[in-house]
This record gives sequence, structure tokens and C-alpha cells, in this order.
Amino acid sequence: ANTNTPTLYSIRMRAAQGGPHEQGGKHISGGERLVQSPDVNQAVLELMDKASNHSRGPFDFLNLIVEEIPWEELKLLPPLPVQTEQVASVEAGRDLALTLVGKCGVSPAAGKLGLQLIQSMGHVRGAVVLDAHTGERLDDRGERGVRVSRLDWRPGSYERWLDQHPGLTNPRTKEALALATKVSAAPGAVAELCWSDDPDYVTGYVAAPHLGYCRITRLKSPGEEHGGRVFFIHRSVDLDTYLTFLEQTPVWIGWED
Ligand code: PML
Ligand code: MG
Ligand code: MG
Ligand code: MG
Repeated sequence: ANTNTPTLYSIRMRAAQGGPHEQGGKHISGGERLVQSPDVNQAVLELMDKASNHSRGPFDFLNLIVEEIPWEELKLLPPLPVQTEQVASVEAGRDLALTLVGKCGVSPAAGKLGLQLIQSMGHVRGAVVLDAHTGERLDDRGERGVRVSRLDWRPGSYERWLDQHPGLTNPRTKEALALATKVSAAPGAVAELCWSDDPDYVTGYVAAPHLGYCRITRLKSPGEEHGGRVFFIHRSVDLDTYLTFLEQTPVWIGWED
């Protein structure tokens, strides 16, 4: 191997309480990184930090996977444009979310189903994929859901983004914007709806290719642990192609120097 070229690694973390997720443990925290060899130790420490002292509780199981990724597969995507909508209540926030996904091509019935799903999600730890027209669930991942993997900000790009968005310093926005950018770039993507499963974080978002990343300041009440993600897609897209992009294709968010 050429020792001058750093190796690219995907690092994935998931933590649960009451045993591993697959044995019924409660999901506490998950995280994704995509970094070069000199930065792996630091990224692992940051993921451990993320899982520790979490508002969803302590973990008693943590799974960490580090794997090499071929550089040739890496794609670079600029982050979606960001806006923030202030709303006065959860109801107003969810109404706005429905309107926004509707503008992106999600039918009213599918939008409502998506909202209801997230409201009741405690068991599905990844995302659920719905037909944007009928609202029918299209993925076969059951309670595991779909986990968007192999993504991170390109080194230096988040700092540059932050210069343009002073005030949006929350690491949740950093992670969610990266994820939403990848999800919006998937073949067949129509819209994403998300709010956190963390009881202390009530801001969520709608994201879509033309809409961008639209933060909505209240999509649930404080203390609520139900939260998650719904991806609305065109039924005509090949599901394997779609899922392979989300789970396997390595993506850096940002810009060339
Ligand atoms: C999550 O915690 O998984 C979702 C975070 C949504 C972030 C919304 C924002 O503040 O930009
Ligand atoms: Mg495993
Ligand atoms: Mg959940
Ligand atoms: Mg969370």
C-alpha cells in the first residue's frame, strides 16, 4: 500500500439499554463517521461521548464497527440549504410539516400516516420508507428500520458551513443536515420528515431535494421519547438501489477546497 495515502474508514456506533437492540434492548444512541486514518481514534472517542450521559438513559450495550472504505466509491455532496420556521405549538409545527411534504409531492394521506408513524415509533430505531403516494411501507427492515450509514462532513467543510450559519452550532443539526443531504440525494427521494427520539429536543425538520432542509422549532412536546424518521419515495424506484445508496454508498458532505 502507498503509505502516503491515508485510509478511509467508516465508523458506526449503536448503543442500547437492556441488552442489544436485536434482543429487545431500548435504543439509546447511534452515530456514523467517515474519516481518514489519523482521525479514527478521535472519532471513536466522540462517538463514545455521544452515547454516554445520553438523555434517553445509560447504555449497557454498545456496538462499534470500523471498516475500510475504498476511496473510489466516495461521493461529495454540498449540504442542503437551511431555513428555520418558528412555530408556536406542536400542532402548528405538524401542520406545517404536512404542508411542506405536500408541496414536495407527498399525498395528504401518506403525510398523515408518516406523522402517525413517528408519533408511535419507539420500537423502530432506524427510518421507515413510505410510498409518497399511498403511504404504504416499502422497506422490509421491520423494527430495525433503515439505517443511513457511511457519511460525514468532509474535513474543513462543516467549519466553513458554520461560518455561514452562525447560531446553528448544535451538533444535532450538524449530523441531521448531513444525513438529510444524503437521503435527499437518493434515487427516488421525495421528502423526509424527522424529529428526535431524545426527550429534550423538540426541533425537527422536513427535507427534500428542492425544498432544502427546513427546520421546524416544535414537532413534539418536551419529555416525549417517540421520534424518528420517515423517507417518502417514488414507488417506481428500485428499492434495492435505493437502500444500497443509503446504507452503503460513502458520502462526504461539503465542498472541494
Ligand atoms: C435527532 O436527534 O436524531 C434528530 C435531530 C433533528 C435536528 C433538527 C435541527 O435542529 O436541525
Ligand atoms: Mg453487529
Ligand atoms: Mg426510536
Ligand atoms: Mg437520538
